[in-house]
Amino acid sequence: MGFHIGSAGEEAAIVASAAAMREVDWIFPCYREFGALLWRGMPLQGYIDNMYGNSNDSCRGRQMPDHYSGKPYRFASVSSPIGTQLPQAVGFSWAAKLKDEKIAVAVYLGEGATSSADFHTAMNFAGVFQTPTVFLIRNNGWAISVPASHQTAAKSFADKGAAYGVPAVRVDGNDALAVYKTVKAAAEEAAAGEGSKLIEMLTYRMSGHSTSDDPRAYRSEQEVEAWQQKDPIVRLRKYLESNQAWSEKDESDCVEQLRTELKACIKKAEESERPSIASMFEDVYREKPWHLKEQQRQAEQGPRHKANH
Ligand SMILES: Cc1ncc(C[n+]2csc(CCOP(=O)(O)OP(=O)(O)O)c2C)c(N)n1
Repeated sequence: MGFHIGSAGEEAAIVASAAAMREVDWIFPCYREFGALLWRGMPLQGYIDNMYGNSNDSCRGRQMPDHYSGKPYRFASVSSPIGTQLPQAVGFSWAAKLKDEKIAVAVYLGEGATSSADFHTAMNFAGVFQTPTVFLIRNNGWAISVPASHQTAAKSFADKGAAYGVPAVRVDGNDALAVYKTVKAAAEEAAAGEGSKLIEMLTYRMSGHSTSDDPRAYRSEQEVEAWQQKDPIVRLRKYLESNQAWSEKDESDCVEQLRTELKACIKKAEESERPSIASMFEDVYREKPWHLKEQQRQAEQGPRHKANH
């Protein structure tokens, strides 16, 4: 497994927000939202297959690891180029409005993506055309090594909604129940025809940006430790325990069960076939053009074929 984009510290912002969307609603992720995809019903095996890029992967091994897609779960593909998912989600939600589908479309972004041109394009269109879009900003403090304070001179990222006529609110992104309540209300209003909403979820990226990053190079231990005290999973667990809805045994059973399931998924993914060379040339054209047929023929006789990958 070559690469992973983690969500430690942001679980409440990601999973509780996804849980607040109805099944008919669509989700457009950024790249840190595999928890939302699992919530939506993608089996763990499907996610791990994507990490391995094997022949069972929904992207058929054509993507980097952690670049999943889940059309059956109304979940668009991961968008790595910063901000590109935003106009796509707005266009999608505008189409839904024109078709009178009465759904909402949630789109995730990091606070760094608010500096992209696509953010302004999307917000302006969403505001003017009153699209049923719910913008979910995960303000996790950092855009790789750039602190949130370098992204805006505004007091908050929620402040940006006013300029586009999009109602906006800032919520404690480490409080799963607050996230759920806020997103649910916004999605219901959007689906009912009241237009777009912007929600800034204040949280923290506990891990590096990805497995290719070492955050010790640009941020202090003290900062990380302070946020560790606000771990959203621990907070939710304590709340449930104090209401006799969860126990230490539930926790250890759950962890054990997940560990076993994960190990089995990894084993199966490792044993699964690699994507065929032919799959590189499929799914774009109904009729394969001559030059692709020629390239396929060459690839199937070339060194990759002999090396079985
Ligand atoms: C157009 C574009 N420019 C630069 C990058 C490199 N890049 C990848 S992630 C990232 C930071 C994004 O930060 P943020 O939007 O806050 O999201 P986070 O990673 O914190 O969830 C950058 C600059 C990219 N993927 N796309």
